[in-house]
Amino acid sequence: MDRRQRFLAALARQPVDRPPVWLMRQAGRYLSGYRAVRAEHGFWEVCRTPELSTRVALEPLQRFALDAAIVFSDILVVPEALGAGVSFEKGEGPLFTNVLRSRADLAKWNTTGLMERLAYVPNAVKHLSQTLDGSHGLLGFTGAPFTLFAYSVEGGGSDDFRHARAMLASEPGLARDAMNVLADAIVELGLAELAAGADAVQLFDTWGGLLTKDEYRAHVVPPLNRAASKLRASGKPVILFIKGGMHLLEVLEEVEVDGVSLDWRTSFTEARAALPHHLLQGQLDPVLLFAGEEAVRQRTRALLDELDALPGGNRGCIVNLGHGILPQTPERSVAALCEEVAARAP
Ligand code: 1CP
Repeated sequence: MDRRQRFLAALARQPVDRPPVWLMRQAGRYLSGYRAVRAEHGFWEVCRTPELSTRVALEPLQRFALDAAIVFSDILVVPEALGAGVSFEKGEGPLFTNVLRSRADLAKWNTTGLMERLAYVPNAVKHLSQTLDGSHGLLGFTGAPFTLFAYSVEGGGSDDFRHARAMLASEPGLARDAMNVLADAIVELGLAELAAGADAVQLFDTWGGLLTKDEYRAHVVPPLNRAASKLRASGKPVILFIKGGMHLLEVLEEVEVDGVSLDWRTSFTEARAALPHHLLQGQLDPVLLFAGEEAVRQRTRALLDELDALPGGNRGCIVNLGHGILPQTPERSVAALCEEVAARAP
């Protein structure tokens, strides 16, 4: 099987010669090639220049036996296009100029001509897709409504996203309206990425795991389904990633996605029991990549054995990390992980 066939077969939950592998944030700061590009170009400039975004998206594919590419972009492109004013300061997380704390702030979000301001994302997908020419699978992505809401209210990164979570309790109507605006933007962006050549779209609900089951059901599932159902109508699969989402597995039955990307604390065996028919992806600990090559090889082999032993076997399983690759990750560990997965092909 070639790489793209394998990736498409896994997405369709059909038999594969071995599970495909790609890694969240595979094109990021741990790669010297990425850092070299960033030394000369700003983050938004890389995102908005198809040649540059394709160059950094291809870097990991040239080094490692990965089966899929992910477009180089960011989840925060949506709040940026709505007018949040997002900048990435050196070595720090994102910083928003305009935060969402009131109805008046929400009223300032500019949805007119949104896709014109976001056209650089599908343009990047198209350029990457044409360059790949079918050699690898291709993922598009966007943030999920709650995680984009969380950044928009907080105005940047946070451990607890306290302002955003407080708003769910203090002003649920405002939170709902904001997440609905985000959901509609996500639909437009995701459909444009799929039309530009992405094989699937991943929704990053990185901070969804901060919520209780009841909060996720009440506040997050409605806007998430508003977005996911329309994306799925394209006929291509939608995958949802939640960090720390073990306690939400049973709620995910109610979410209209094809696949779930597990963090390192949720095993495939537990997830398969809760979600017998979903595409599952994950869940090696990004920190494992600091444990030395032999540990990486052993743990990867153990994961592949676990997939083979699932009811239904490794159909509908994609090997990935349980969260994004960390900046100082040794490239040799990434190579070892991919080699072990590739070694499973007959
Ligand atoms: O392979 C890739 O790296 C593909 C592109 C990609 C993806 C999939 C980037 C580039 N960002 C993302 C997703 C993303 N961005 C998520 C979801 C995945 C996850 O949980 O890691 C999140 C939460 C963000 C937000 C974001 N963007 C952060 C974290 C902020 C925080 O502290 O909460 C940061 C640091 C960024 C900037 C960014 N985006 C991408 C890169 C390579 C970087 C680093 C910027 C730089 O070069 O300085």
